[in-house]
Amino acid sequence: MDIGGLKKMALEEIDKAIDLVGLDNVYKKYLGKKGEIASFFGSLKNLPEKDRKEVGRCLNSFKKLLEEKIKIKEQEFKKSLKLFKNNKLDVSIPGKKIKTGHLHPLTLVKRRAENIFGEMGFSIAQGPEIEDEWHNFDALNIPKNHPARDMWDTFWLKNGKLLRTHTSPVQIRYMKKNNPPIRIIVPGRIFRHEATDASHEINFYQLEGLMIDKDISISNFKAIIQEFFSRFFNKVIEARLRPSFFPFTEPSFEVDMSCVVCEGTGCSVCSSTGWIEIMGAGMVHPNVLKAGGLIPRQKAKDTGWQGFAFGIGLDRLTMMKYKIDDIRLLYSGDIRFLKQF
Ligand code: FA5
Repeated sequence: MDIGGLKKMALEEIDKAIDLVGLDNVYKKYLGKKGEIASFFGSLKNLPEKDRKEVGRCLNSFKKLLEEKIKIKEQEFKKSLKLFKNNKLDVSIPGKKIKTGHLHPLTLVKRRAENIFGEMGFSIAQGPEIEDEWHNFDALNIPKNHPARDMWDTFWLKNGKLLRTHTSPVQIRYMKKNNPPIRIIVPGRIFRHEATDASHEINFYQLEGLMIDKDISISNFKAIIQEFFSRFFNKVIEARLRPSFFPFTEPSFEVDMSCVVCEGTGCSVCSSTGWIEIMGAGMVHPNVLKAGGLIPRQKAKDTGWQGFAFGIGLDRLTMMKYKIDDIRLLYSGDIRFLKQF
């Protein structure tokens, strides 16, 4: 073997040595009295006179390099041995846990809701957060100057557009592009220019639902939403339907669920009522179906369409799921809060 090959081999063996004994073996093999380098020196006399000097110099620098490398590695071993002997290195202590990121509770709830509705045959639709007045209001049977517009305090943009105040405009966008039967959910972010408190934010999430077919009734809605709640909470949850008003549904109702945070005894989240308003819902208004390009059903067995729609507050659902008593915590970015999920 030539000096280059020997050098490569020796350096690799130093690298691989795992303790002082291993290192000593490498030393003996290459630098010992009868080692590889000594035998190379011994064979110098067989070389032509003119080459001896050069080869001798190479051997010397190789020897020096090995001595240095072995010394450095030896010091490293001795240092850790000393730490070990002084008990500073306790090999029985478990290693440090590597911190990993995780999903935000709102994302966990959104994904779970998507899965449950997915299992019930609903597909996911999306729409823009910057919306135009027609989709957000007019098409939903809320004409200009109608007092119902005051139900949604709106962030208007300079260009006349607005930040959508609910996910309902996606109903219209979807109906215009897709033929019934329709069975969709629309999870998304929405914005309202209102005062915040323990259960109100200015930026929050809704999950819209829309089901359109020939023979859809309120009973179908009740069955689906009850099934959703029991799968989501893994227990029977009391829900009540209160007659209400939304311009885009007729009849309309609010759905309340018993407050999981206080088990119905009263707390800041449910304003001490024991109930929390979780969604608005109703049978889609004929004017909304028309705005979506569909012919509404007028009498039994005609060819028109009908169906229900609902809008769940995903933040409130998250609060119920994890017993969070203030919606603002979800947007606080407080690591102490987020670490719990
Ligand atoms: C609506 O936004 C309707 N678009 C819902 C709907 C869809 C009705 C389809 C009928 C048919 P509402 O403003 O009530 O309705 O809001 C729906 C849900 O969003 C509420 O039940 C509540 O859970 C949640 N929510 C409303 N305002 C806030 C707020 N400021 N902060 C957090 N969640 C809110």
